[in-house]
Amino acid sequence: MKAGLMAREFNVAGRLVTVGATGDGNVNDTYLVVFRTTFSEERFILQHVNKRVFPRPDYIMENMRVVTEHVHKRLEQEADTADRIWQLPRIIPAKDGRDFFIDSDQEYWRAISLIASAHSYGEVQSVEHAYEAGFVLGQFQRLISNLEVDRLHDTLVGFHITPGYLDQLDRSLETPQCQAFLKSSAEAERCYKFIQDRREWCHILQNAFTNSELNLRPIHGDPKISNIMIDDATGRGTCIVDLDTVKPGLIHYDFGDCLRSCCNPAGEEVLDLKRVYFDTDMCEAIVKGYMANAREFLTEADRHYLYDSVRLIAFELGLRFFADFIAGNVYFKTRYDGQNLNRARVQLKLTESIEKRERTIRAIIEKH
Ligand code: GN1
Ligand code: MG
Repeated sequence: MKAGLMAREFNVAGRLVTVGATGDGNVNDTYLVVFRTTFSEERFILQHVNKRVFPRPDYIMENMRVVTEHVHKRLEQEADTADRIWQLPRIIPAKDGRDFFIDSDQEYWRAISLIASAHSYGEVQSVEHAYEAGFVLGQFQRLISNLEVDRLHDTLVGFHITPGYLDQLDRSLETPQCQAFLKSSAEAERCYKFIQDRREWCHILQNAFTNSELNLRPIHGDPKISNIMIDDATGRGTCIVDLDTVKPGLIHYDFGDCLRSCCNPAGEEVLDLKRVYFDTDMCEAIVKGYMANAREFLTEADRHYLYDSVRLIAFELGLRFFADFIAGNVYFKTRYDGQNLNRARVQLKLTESIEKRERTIRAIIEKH
């Protein structure tokens, strides 16, 4: 298998034992690789970067290099007073010294170290787990809050700019084929109506940015529950992984994404829509954990838009899945027909649940 050949291109001691697909990523392909020498074993993560989504994989790796070096240094400085052992993967260079390997098809591969003795989960498990997720995100944002934002490339232009996804959908719907997808089911039409009703509102963060109320800072970009690693030994958060989307952005994208992911105990792939709702107990736990670290760098204006970011990022992901369903599944990987439509329905149902709980969510944010 190709991944086996690629694994050998990186600077790891010993011989290859196994390569197996791992993770639930919607974009890149991820493998767990095991190498052994006569006296030790090294496990690492090998990834094939999806160039259709990330046109400049070299930029991703440059960002990853800058961010991991910055964070590793800060973690070292704080290690003696830290409340736990924090981790962040390191890049494993290719044998030629570069941070990635380009195969004969011009495809990009990269290797990163595995986080020791830790797991992540596809769905939130408990309020303690939710607290840890918030704490880990706040800690990561705090650690990168003093990294100059112009040291990072924009690796995914338009990422989390909600009106842009609406434009994409509008453009697709100009073609008869995409119109046919829309008309193919009553569910699709219902999603479309839900989106149409929120067209004006969905500019909210973009407007705040244009008015200079909010500023670009380094962000993680994808702090969903499955990217938060929990230490097997202590049950506490130890790391946030998946640094592909670390880039300049609004910290609100992270806050909103973490809440929309962690407060839906049914997860993103659930088929029974009745199980989808926004759990405000989880929300309280996440906000508490997040604020323990974020309090020191949030401005009044940042706080003002936190509720909107939760509603917006849930809505936006629903819109992104829906637009991809309409476009014929060109962005997110799918395993069955209609998967992107189902994913869209989950996120839009979650958005509705967030809207119904607006007062409670705002009160939680105020309190912390
Ligand atoms: C994608 O590939 P993965 O699973 O890390 C997506 C995120 C979504 C997420 C939803 C680059 O992340 O924005 O929130 O799916 N990443 C990209 O599960 O689009
Ligand atoms: Mg990701």
